[in-house]
Order: sequence, then C-alpha cells, then structure tokens
Amino acid sequence: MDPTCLNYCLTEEERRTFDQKGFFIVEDVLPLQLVKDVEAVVDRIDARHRAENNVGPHDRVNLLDFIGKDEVFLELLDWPKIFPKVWGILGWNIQLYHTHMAVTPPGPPGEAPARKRLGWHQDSGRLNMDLETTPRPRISLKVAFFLTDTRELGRANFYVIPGSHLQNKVAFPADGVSDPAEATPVRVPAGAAVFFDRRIWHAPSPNTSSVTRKALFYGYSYRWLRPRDNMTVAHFMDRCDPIRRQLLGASTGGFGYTSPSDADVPLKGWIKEHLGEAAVAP
Ligand SMILES: O=C(O)CCC(=O)C(=O)O
Repeated sequence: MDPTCLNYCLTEEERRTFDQKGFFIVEDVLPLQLVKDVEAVVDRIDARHRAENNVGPHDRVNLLDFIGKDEVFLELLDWPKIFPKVWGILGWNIQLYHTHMAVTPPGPPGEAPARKRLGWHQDSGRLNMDLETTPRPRISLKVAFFLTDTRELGRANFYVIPGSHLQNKVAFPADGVSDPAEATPVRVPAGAAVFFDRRIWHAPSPNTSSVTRKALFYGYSYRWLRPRDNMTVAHFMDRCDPIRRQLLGASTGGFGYTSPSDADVPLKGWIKEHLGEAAVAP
C-alpha cells in the first residue's frame, strides 16, 4: 500500500464528528474522471441487472455484492483518501463485509411519490435484535461514494438522523407518515464520500429530479463478523497485495478471525512499520 495515503489519516475533527453525529463527509475523494469511469461501469451492470430481472426504468436497484464485478471496484477498497480513515476508526482487525450499489432513477414523469415515511433503519439486520446493550456496539461502518451530485434536494438524497447512532430506537411522529423533525438530507457533490456508523438511523429517499442518483456503499467491519453478502471475490485474490487479501476475507483459518496472528492481519504490520508500535496497540 502506498504510504502517501498517510496524508489522509483520520483528523481529530473527523473523529469527534463521527463519535458525536455518527457520520461525516469528505469531499473531493474521487477525481471527476474516475467518477465518470466508475459511472460507466455502474451503468453497464445496472442495465444488465434490469434486463435480467425485469426491473423497470423508474425503479431503484440496490445490488448487493458488486465488488467482484469489475476491477475498478477493487481500487476503491483501499482508496488512499478514505482507507486510513477507516482503520483510524475501526483499527487493523478489519475486513470488507458487504458492498451494495444503489441506482435510483427519477420516478415516472408526472407522478409524485406516495406520501409515506422514509425507510429508516440501522444496518446489519439481526444484530439489532440479538445484541442487548444500550447503545448497541458499533461493529461496522460504511463508506458511501457518491457518483452523482446530490447537493440539491429531491435527488434521492441519503437521509440521516444526526446523533441517532447512540439510540436503539427512534420516536416517529404519530401520524404514521411524517419523518422525525431531525431527519437531515446529506447533500454532497459527485466524488464525495460519506462515512457513517452502522447504527445511525438512515434511509434512502425518492428521486423527484431528472437525474439518476448513483452511489457505491462499502461496508467495513471487524474480521470476526460474517459477511452480509456472498463476497464473490475468489477470482481477485491472486492479483491482490496482502492487505487487500485481508480486506477481502483471507485468514490462516477460523481461529485467525478472532485471535489473529501477524499473518492474518498484514494491515497491522503495515501500520506498525509506518506509524510505530503505539499505533497498533492493544
Ligand atoms: O441509498 C441510500 O441513500 C440509502 C442506503 C442505505 O439505506 C444503506 O446503506 O443501508
């Protein structure tokens, strides 16, 4: 891994914002030419998925496990402007546990979206029922790469309730259709990344604009968590460096997920080499 990524380590302000609000935004993460290149790949995959699954042109596609579908997605896995922030938050015993590609086209012309509450949720399904603490533990985060400018409202903005990552429940308005007063659209330019704690209450929203919104979600977790999708990456392993192999799920065996040796976590060795012993403690 190129050590120049160390220019993009997690800042104290980012850490504070993440701890307090449950998310933060980093702009200019992807150069615009790369955004265009990635978008072309997303368009091809989206078109095939729609054709094969009979999905209409105005319906949202949320395709899980896109990581293995093109080499360019591998580049974003340890992208220098984001990856040091990921291990700055979670530490070195980490993996990619989940990816999803969200393509939200404009709704049908002349048809306003139904008046209903957004689909608020915390990530990770059963974790939110099976873990008994308040708040529940963090365990994972997502990085959302935005390929579309969503600075305007109505562009299928990603919504969050800032600070709600420390709440197991949200109080919804009694009318059954309104969103909580604290619901906030995340408004970012193309090429930005949004880091969010899996526990933050968040939701997709309808697209009332004329522009299709495209975003790629990379979920990072501790290595002992089971992947949330099929992680179809075996064909990538040969061409990956040891840190990428770690991120894609490699381990010396079952024991190595919960009690990793140095061979299981080359990221730990890399951080120690460049930032010293204290950076990898405990
Ligand atoms: O596509 C979006 O804006 C929402 C994504 C989402 O709900 C999720 O990552 O769980």
